Amino acid sequence: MAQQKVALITGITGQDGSYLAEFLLKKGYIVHGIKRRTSLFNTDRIDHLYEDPHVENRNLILHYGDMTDSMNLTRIIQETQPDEIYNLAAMSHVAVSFETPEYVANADGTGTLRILEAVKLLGLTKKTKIYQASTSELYGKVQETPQKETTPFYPRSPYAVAKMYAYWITVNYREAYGMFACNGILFNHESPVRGETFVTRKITRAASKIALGLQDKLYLGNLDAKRDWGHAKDYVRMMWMILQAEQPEDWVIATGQTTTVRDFVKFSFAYAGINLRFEGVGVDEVGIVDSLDLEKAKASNIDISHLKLEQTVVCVDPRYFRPTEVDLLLGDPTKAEQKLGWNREYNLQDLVNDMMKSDLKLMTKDVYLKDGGYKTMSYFE
Ligand code: NDP
Ligand code: GDR
Repeated sequence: MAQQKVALITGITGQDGSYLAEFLLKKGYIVHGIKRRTSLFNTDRIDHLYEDPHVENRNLILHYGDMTDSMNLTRIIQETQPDEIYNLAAMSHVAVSFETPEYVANADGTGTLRILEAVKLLGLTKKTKIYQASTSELYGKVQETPQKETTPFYPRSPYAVAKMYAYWITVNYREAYGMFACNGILFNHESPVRGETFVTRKITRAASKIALGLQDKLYLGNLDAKRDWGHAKDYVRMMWMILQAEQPEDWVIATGQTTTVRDFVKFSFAYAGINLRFEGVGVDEVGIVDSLDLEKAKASNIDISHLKLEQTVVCVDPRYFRPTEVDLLLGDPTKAEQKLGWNREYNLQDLVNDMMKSDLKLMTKDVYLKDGGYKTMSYFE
């Protein structure tokens, strides 16, 4: 019987880490994951994959670690001897990176160097393949569209600058030491387990709460920003394909379509059947989306008895504006499609549907708790 392949995932507790772990386990891999020590549990996204640490021959094994700790990373790589490392760990929120720029440089930039250097020091350059989670944020200020592997970079945030270092140090170790190290330049990808403060999830959660009478308004920043949004499930499959390619290369992964934040709001609110009005700084449109689709909500087994039918307001609040913004992202995935045979299962409407369906279900639980007389309780009451 062929030996099981071993993968190490940094950032396994994040959106992509959780989907990738599930994907690799299904492929028969032994998956090691690095999680941070936190004061509250942070493994919600992978709890369904959990295996009792007291039984032998587990396929999912978690290790405490941190991208800022070289010795810890080196020890874990030495102990696990991975065939493939997926370096997904990062402080991944662009707006927050303006608040914590030095930490982001350390975790997202130098953290990548720590992984590469550990593989080199341990003599694993011929054995271990490395996937680096690069980003469309590298393109930043628009130089050309659609953006492809050859488009020049112009990063616009401490996050993007740190990721630019990570990109080039990956290329450099590949060229200097012959390592199979690749960048996946991934455009935005979302899912029902997307972090709650990224714009898509903030919108689908709010639309669901508003539909169920748990929230009145949604405050957002720049409604005109355009993003090329795909589904995380399609994108983690591509991470694996990149490491199975014949040669180590860098790849753009995108849908080839771009949408404004404003339209993402409209699609999500339409799914929940809510009338919508935009208000606030710089808003010239007082448009109303009147696409009440109660049938869809019903089809998702959603209790719509709380649905509010009057207009709901989405307010622009400048506190969510960024010091420097990335106005337009639109990727060209032709290379990945032609050379690796990658294609997508989800389009934007599928993505919105998947996220809305999941958040409506999640929020319905809060309605039952509220109706049952439960309220958020202070531990100190
Ligand atoms: P998430 O923010 O959901 O997950 C990030 C993961 O990194 C979490 O597991 C987090 O742990 C972990 N992490 C953060 N800081 C550290 C640290 N110092 N040491 C160890 N672990 C750490 O991101 P995504 O899953 O969305 O993205 C995965 C990667 O892909 C990231 O590198 C991101 O920058 C990049 N990327 C994402 C895109 C997207 O649209 N999603 C697009 C392009 C690139 P914890 O759970 O404890 O917070
Ligand atoms: P992004 O994702 O910065 O593209 O980075 P995010 O969802 O945070 O923002 C997308 C766009 O929406 C605008 N926006 C808001 N954003 C947030 N978070 N909250 C708001 O209230 C809001 N209102 C408007 C933003 O200004 C921006 O233009 C994501 C991350 O996953 C990165 O890690 C990854 O590298 C890139 O995608 C590709």
